Amino acid sequence: PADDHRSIALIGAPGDVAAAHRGASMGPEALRVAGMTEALAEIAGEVVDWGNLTGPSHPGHAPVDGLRHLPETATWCRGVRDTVGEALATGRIPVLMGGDHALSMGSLAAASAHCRAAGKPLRVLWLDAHADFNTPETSVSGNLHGMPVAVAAGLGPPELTGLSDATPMVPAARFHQIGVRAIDRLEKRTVAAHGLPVADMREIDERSIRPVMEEALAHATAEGAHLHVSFDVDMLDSSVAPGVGTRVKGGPTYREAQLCMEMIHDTGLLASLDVVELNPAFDVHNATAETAVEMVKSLFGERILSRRPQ
Ligand code: 6HN
Ligand code: MN
Ligand code: MN
Ligand code: MN
Repeated sequence: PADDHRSIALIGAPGDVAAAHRGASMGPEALRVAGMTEALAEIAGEVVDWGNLTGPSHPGHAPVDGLRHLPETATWCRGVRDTVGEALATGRIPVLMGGDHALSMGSLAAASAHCRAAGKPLRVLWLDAHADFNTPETSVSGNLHGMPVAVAAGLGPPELTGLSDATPMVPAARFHQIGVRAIDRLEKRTVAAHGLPVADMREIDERSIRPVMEEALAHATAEGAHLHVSFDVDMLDSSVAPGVGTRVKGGPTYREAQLCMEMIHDTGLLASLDVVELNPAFDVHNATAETAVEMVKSLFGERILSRRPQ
């Protein structure tokens, strides 16, 4: 497919102001040390590392009106939106290296604007242990990295929903979540009320990864959509990926996650990617960063045998 020849823009976003624990700010460099640039160059062709964005450091404040570090988060997300937007406008596949998951509000705002301008449908695959569908009313922590999907769906403070000209920037029904196993009590009600499509771990256990992924990808394939993948590294079982701020047991194994990535690649629709929530302060010898790079290699077409799918 033609996408094999589209060049990739690597964008570092060392922001951790929206997370519970500091340290996701070290994510971009840990991914580079784990060989992200070289791996993508080998598999996908042209890769340009655009370096790191800059933004506010973690102020360590308490939540205000149920939200911690709202102005700082908004500043980071505007930077991400503009740079991811530039990559898309110049025909590249942006690979955002976070940083915490709030930064995805920036990449979703950019993907949404890009798709509206191009008249292309947008589909989002959200790979995560969490639904990230909290609002200031439902959140226990006040941490904005638990809210990006809700904000994209139009729920949340105007400082963030307003990152995009369109509200919602991405309707809840255009998401598909995989690997979810930790949703806060009140957050569950919002998920149900808005019909957020979630394939939780029980569904993966009962049906196995392949049919669940086929279903998650079916709409995007039918529409020839722009597929945005938001890969929260904590989607992986915590035994495979200890280097994250919010570890959750009972996640996909290494091979289950890798099969997800291989199936996404096979659609030929991957058009923008976030790799977020890696926290090197919790990692063991950069192993989680290395695993994340291996998952990204599969997303871009690395396979065990160099054989095309039938
Ligand atoms: N992430 N649901 C919890 C909260 O604080 O809202 C955890 C969120 C984790 C967010 O991992 O991107
Ligand atoms: Mn391809
Ligand atoms: Mn997340
Ligand atoms: Mn998560």
